Amino acid sequence: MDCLFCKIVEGSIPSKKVLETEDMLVFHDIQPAAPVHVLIIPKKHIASMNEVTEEDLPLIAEIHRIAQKAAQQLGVSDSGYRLINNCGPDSGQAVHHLHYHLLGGAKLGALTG
Ligand code: DGP
Repeated sequence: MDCLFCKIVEGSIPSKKVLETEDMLVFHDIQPAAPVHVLIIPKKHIASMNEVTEEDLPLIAEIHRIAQKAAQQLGVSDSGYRLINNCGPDSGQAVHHLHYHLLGGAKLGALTG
């Protein structure tokens, strides 16, 4: 499958890993939008939030736990952070493998829409 993030999971494209579990990977975003900007992805290929099924729900819950751990490890637990998922063209989703941006390390701007 021609998926950038599946290749990062396989290791055929390198990434700066922060955390890895059996089902999840956290790595630094190549174009950081904040001093701390990592991506949290399930290793399973799910194209977007629209494709999440009932059977994927444990993975979705785990994303929140791994976000907590990544925030701790990156030192932004107490200062605060934001978790964002882009889904579909209007959101600007560029990579079609479910991912959550964890941003922090500075006062973040207001959400815009
Ligand atoms: P989104 O717009 O939500 O689909 O965000 C995709 C993010 O993926 C974007 O912030 C840049 C990041 N990205 C794109 N290509 C690579 C890559 O090869 N390596 C890493 N680490 N991040 C990438």
